[in-house]
Amino acid sequence: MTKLGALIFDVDGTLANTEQEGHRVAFNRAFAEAGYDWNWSVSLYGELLAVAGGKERIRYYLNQYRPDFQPPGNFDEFIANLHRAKTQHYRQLIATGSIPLRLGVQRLIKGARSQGIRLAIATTTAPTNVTALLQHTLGDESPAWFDAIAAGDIVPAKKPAPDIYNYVLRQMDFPPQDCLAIEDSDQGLIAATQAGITTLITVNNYTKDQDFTQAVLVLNHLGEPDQPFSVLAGDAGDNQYVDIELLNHLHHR
Ligand code: XBP
Ligand code: MG
Repeated sequence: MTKLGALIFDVDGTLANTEQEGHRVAFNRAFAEAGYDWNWSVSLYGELLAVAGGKERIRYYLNQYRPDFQPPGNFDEFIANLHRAKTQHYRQLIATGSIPLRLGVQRLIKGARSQGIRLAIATTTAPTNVTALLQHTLGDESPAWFDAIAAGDIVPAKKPAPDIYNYVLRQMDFPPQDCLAIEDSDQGLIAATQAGITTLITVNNYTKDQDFTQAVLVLNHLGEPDQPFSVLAGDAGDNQYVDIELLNHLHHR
């Protein structure tokens, strides 16, 4: 049995709760700025999250909710421009520092680094969003802690397709059985599992009712020594927070 060699993190919903007060707000700002009265409420956004990827999500929304909408010019270009504006708004929001890392994330990342466990990112969001979040939460130099940051359109098929995880494995030159993924959603779980990677889930409000039967462990968050996690499915033994020892144990199951 090999030792755990790498931890692969999802971003949105896993590193930080970026969807409701980050991405959703940024989409709405981009729509308003472009002169459209489209407003994605918290509950509508929960439904739209079924479609991974911002450009894909806008397209789905227009097809489903604004079937009569005629974009000025080319549809793909229209969506790409709107999404570019959304990304700028998102980065501005992140720069305010209003979206912190989730409980236990910083401790676990630092613990992995100190124990020589390699780190990577596998996300559907745009690469600049990942860098902005890492720099504003973990410091300017933190993106360099990750051997691979695989993000957005770098692969054609987004989660739940396994492509982004397969890309990370190729970049790191690591077999899936040496890695463990941390995700928050059913789409992320399917993607990582299909790539052959054992996956731990930390749920959030948007994902807590999804199907996580394939996960090795399902928690409300990673926990801290003074703020224990709750186990929603699986066996965490006597542990109260996720550390490298627990991850090694899960990885060997
Ligand atoms: C989450 C997503 C993303 C974000 C928006 O991905 O599906 O689309 O909601 O980001 P993950 P973009 O959990 O894999 O990080 O607008 O940049 O796509
Ligand atoms: Mg996610």
